[in-house]
Amino acid sequence: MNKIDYQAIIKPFLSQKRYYHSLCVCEEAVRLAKKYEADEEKAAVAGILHDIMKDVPPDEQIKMMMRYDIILTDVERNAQKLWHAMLGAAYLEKELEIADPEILNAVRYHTTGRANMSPLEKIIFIADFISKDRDYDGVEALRRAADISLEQAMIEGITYTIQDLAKDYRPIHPDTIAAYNQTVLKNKYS
Ligand code: DGI
Ligand code: FE
Ligand code: FE
Repeated sequence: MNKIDYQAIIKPFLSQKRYYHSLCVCEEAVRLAKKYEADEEKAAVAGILHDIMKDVPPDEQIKMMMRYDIILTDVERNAQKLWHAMLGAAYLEKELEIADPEILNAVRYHTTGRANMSPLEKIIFIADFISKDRDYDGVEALRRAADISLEQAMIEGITYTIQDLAKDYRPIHPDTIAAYNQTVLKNKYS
């Protein structure tokens, strides 16, 4: 992979806080990739780029999604926070000419998760939860889970997301539920 200055590419898109978050997720993703023997370079690229579309105004995000022929389901239309992940992956593919499906899917599924996640997808999902800029209640438990295994961190992370959404009666994406079901079934918690 060519050494491209992705920091310079994301900077104009993001607030200072979100830019810093992206650097922190990149750092954490590389740490997890080392620990769990995944591709460190892909983790770095997906980590730095994962939120590239996050600060684009919603009406502009909609226009861009139409341009990239992204068709939204009912849940997706009503969950604006999901757009930046779908749009981000399309932007990487169409504008930054990133063709690696592992990187594209790690960005695409970093918010919802999904069934059958690759190690890189799990790493970006988890790095987003536990990067050093995060300080929500429960982040330390998530960091400990990530020390145990990617699976343990996934189940705790996805459960946190689902509880958080359901307590406010927000729609839950089918991919989020699929990720949850698969992890609990595999680990026989039920
Ligand atoms: O972009 P970040 O803030 O770094 O993190 P993220 O991409 O994981 O986004 C987190 C937000 O996405 C949080 O407010 C919860 C929301 N979210 C995650 N899964 C779902 C969801 N929102 C809905 N409505 N449905 C989901 O399944
Ligand atoms: Fe995000
Ligand atoms: Fe993020």
